[in-house]
Amino acid sequence: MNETTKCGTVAIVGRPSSGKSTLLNTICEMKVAITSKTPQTTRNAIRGIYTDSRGQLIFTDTPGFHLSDKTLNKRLQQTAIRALGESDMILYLLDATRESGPEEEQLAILVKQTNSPVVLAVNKAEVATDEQKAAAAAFLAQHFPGIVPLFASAQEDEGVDEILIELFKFAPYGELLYPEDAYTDQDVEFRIAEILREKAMNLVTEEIPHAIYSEVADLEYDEKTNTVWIRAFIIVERETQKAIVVGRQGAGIAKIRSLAEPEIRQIFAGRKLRLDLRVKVQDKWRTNTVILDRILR
Ligand SMILES: Nc1nc2c(ncn2[C@@H]2O[C@H](COP(=O)(O)OP(=O)(O)OP(=O)(O)O)[C@@H](O)[C@H]2O)c(=O)[nH]1
Ligand SMILES: [Mg+2]
Repeated sequence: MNETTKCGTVAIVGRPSSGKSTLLNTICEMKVAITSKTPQTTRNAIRGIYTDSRGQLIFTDTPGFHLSDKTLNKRLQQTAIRALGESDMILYLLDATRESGPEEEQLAILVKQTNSPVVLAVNKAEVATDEQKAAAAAFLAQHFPGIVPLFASAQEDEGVDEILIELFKFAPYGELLYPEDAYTDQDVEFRIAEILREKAMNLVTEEIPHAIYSEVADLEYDEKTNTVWIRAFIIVERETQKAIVVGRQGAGIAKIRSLAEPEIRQIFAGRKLRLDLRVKVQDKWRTNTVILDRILR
């Protein structure tokens, strides 16, 4: 048994929009998970890997914990709960700027029930008032007496090193599970679809972000021309939503493309990119179990 290197798995949980994915990206110094203002942006258990001289932490970013009876939301909740049970430790992230209500209560109870080591972090500290920070600390003291919460800003990279120090304290000794330079285990099709979904979600407002998903239909390498060919779809639920995403004279789709292409190129360093991107309508996909089984894998 290696008694110098540590290796542990960490579930990052919190309510929607608490900043879990932003924190994962800050820790990994890489865009591992997409982020947006819209709650319930993350829909899958997304793995992000951090390695330094202390060892390796394998994070699972989870969908925001949200109480709702809708089919999609219930599936997202199950994904978060599964990750809680499967990890060595839990990083519970609270949004300092949001009042804790019944949803936060339920999540705190679920976290306690796992009996796993817990690190508590209060995020968005750089914009929260002293009253808000005190309220978050009081909520946590009530549920997790004896655990001192850390205050952080995932966005500004403040207090993040302290979170890592605490997590490494709990991590068991063991060999690295991934190579030192690994930062995620997501396949390329999924990463491309996620980048496109992020750009599309950030383009629209109100209910439309929730009605979007995206899929890569085809991905081919042409070795002769050193080109990657990608055929991908952004899918919405109604024709009216499609018209908004496509935009006047295609302005929306052009914006999505111009923001997504540089990020997709980074995945295929050095190769040329040809992206065939279309928007299509799939009525009621959010309650279609065949589609949900495919995209919420
Ligand atoms: N001011 C501030 N905003 C932040 C911070 N961290 C995240 N945000 C913002 O909060 C919003 C939600 O961030 P995400 O990282 O997508 O949140 P999440 O917890 O992954 O959300 P879900 O996947 O929907 O559960 C985005 O607009 C972020 O830019 C922070 O430290 N400070
Ligand atoms: Mg997220």
